[in-house]
Amino acid sequence: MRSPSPTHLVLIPSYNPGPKVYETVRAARHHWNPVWVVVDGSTDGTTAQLQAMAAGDAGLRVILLPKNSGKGAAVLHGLEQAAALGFTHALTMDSDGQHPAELIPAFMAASQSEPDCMVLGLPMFDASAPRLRVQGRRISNWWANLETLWAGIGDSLFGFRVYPIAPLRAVMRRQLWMRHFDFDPEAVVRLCWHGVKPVNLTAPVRYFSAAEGGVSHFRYLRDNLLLTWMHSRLLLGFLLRLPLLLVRKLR
Ligand SMILES: Nc1nc2c(ncn2[C@@H]2O[C@H](COP(=O)(O)OP(=O)(O)OP(=O)(O)O)[C@@H](O)[C@H]2O)c(=O)[nH]1
Ligand SMILES: [Mg+2]
Repeated sequence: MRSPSPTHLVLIPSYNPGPKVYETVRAARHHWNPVWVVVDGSTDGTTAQLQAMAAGDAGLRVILLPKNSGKGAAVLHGLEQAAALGFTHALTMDSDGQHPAELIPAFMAASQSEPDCMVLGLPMFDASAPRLRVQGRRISNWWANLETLWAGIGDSLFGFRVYPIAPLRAVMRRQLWMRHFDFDPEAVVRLCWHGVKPVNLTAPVRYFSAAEGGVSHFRYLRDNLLLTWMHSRLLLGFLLRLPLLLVRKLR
């Protein structure tokens, strides 16, 4: 059995993921210790079984939030508790089975060798991925790269990443955004501004059909509006920081 890492944990925000969450958590536990799941007001009946899994496994912790408050808010909740216990880095991954749990050790090793950096998954899509999701992210990636003066962000949206906890908490505490699906892209841009360098590692992504248990909470209109508003305020932040970013770039 893998001994628990005192510095690096896996953090899985979970909202109504359906039964895929059980195999996701089992796979994460197979590859890492400890694993925390933040259940964000789920109403799909997955909470009880996750709690039962945690009751028989010291490496698994399930944190229950009574009311749904969004992916970013759930991650922040986990980060606060992790920091209080002395953890320094968190690998975030989705609860819906799309992310490659077998790459957790490699991502953690990359983070351990460069602890000041963030390790970003660079998604490799196969034929299961909806074209709109694959093409659509190019827009967000282009904006994120402009907003950081091409500091090296491979993918702005992919949630399979290792973050250094202290700068991420500092960035999130300073403003009220980043609590929903604006979490992943805003986190990379603001962390780049903060001086945290990205390291990109490829990671295969698997989309499951509804019949296979695939679930998505991404709503095209609602969440694209959220991302448009996010890039508008990041653009303003970029313009304010342009002199600093240019100096950094020239160095
Ligand atoms: N805690 C929490 N997690 C959420 C919430 N909404 C989504 N998630 C989790 O965030 C992860 C990503 O959510 P998805 O709905 O799959 O979004 P996505 O992967 O960007 O979208 P697709 O590419 O369509 O799958 C999953 O682990 C969800 O359970 C939320 O309101 N609270
Ligand atoms: Mg998903």
